[in-house]
Amino acid sequence: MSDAPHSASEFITPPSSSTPSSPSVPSAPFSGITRLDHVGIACRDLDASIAFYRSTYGFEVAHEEVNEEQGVREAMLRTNGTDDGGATYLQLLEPTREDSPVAKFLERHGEGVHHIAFGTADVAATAAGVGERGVRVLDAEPRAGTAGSRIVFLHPKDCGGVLTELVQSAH
Ligand code: CMX
Ligand code: CO
Repeated sequence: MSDAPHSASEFITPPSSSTPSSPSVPSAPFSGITRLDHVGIACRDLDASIAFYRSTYGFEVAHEEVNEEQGVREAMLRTNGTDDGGATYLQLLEPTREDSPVAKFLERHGEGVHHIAFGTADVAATAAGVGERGVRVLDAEPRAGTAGSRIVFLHPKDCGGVLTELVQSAH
């Protein structure tokens, strides 16, 4: 989907001369990441999990779908009230097949936090930039995510044990 490779120079914002203090602290490189989009939680029974979050915290389901490629039935529960497209969600994930990543995770670790997902306006560019920093990008091209979003996963072994997703919303 990205038709041109991205170079590291697109990501690195040179130290800003408008930041007068702390000259010894370099500016962070620009990754294109704008927010924590969601926390993915592996569960065995999606409806029971939805009921827990609704009754305990009052979270409502913003979206529900089956993603056959990822092997999940999933629900997105909105945890805050912004209407600017920058909301943060819990993504509840129930496996639809035995060989899916979530089924494998449940078998090894049981229910619990499966991944985190950072939002970006350009998932291909952000993934390329992160990849240039030595993190294994698991998807050569962005795949179909929730509600028409485009997603890429980063290897947990290169991210301090945290399976990390990059997501670009459809809107
Ligand atoms: N978080 C942290 N570590 C994880 C992990 C996770 N979710 N899943 C696997 N690992 C670790 C394992 O503990 C294991 O570590 P050790 O070797 O130290 O025991 C290692 O990674 C290999 O684990 P594995 O069970 O053999 O799993 P695989 O290598 O076959 O697959 C991974 C791991 C991350 C490559 C695979 O799960 C993947 O491609 N995930 C991305 C897709 C995905 O998760 N889709 C579901 C969510 C969809 C969505 O968010 O929309
Ligand atoms: Co996710």
